[in-house]
Amino acid sequence: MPEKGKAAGKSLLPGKIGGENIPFHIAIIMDGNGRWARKRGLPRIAGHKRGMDTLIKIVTCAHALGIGALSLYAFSTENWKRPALEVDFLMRLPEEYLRKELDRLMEKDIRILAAGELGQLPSRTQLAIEEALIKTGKNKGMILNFAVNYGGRSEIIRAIKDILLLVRKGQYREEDISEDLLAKHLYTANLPDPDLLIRPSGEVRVSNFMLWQLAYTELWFTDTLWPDFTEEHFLQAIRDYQARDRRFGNIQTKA
Ligand code: V0D
Repeated sequence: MPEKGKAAGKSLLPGKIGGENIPFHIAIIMDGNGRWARKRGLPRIAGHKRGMDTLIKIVTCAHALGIGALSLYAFSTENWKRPALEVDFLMRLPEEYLRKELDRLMEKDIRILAAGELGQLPSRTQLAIEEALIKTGKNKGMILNFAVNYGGRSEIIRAIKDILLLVRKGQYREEDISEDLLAKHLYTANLPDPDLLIRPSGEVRVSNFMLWQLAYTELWFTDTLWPDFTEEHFLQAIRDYQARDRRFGNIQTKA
């Protein structure tokens, strides 16, 4: 992982965005694909295809800016309720994404991580994700963390059960249980918490995404649907972030 705090120096877009205080970790809820399609009388699948194009653009942009990590909400534990044909289509997208992008990810030294209950995915999807993790596993640049079959509450429950088992085995004592220890048992162990969450499509909520990790994250919303989301929106979110004063619960210290 690139070192936290080093991102600014790597910015390849000077002038477009100040090098100071670039967020290290940005989380995005890639929402609004279905609505984008419906507005055009297209099948929802067409919206997901366009959502994939946006994803590819934003990954390129984030890399060029020297962002350290991108976490992308691709499929929630609630998304199983969608029509079976749509779910089947979505389950092929990890494979599709790799077919299109693996060479570029290797070139750019980008490492893929996955967060979520991967064991419940179709085996083809699991295999594609496994392949992504292994093939990019030695890359040292930007982290691309895909949340697939992910739910924030269930992530916390898993961590608690993990810890409970280790306490029973005598590996931890009850006194060892702390925020840091719990964080180490989340899917995002080793990743710093997101600095900025971007949610397109006009919904103003976090929808069970990275609940623990978002405690002090700056939130940025836009009505733009994910397929219409551009580099300019991404840059605007970062500029707005840079103008905010993050206090982490502390008091204001300067005028
Ligand atoms: C659909 C728009 C990449 C939002 C982007 C299984 C929704 C395209 C992946 C991906 C999806 C996941 C894991 C991985 C590599 C790529 C992906 C899903 C949906 C759900 F290791 N895009 N993408 N996964 N969409």
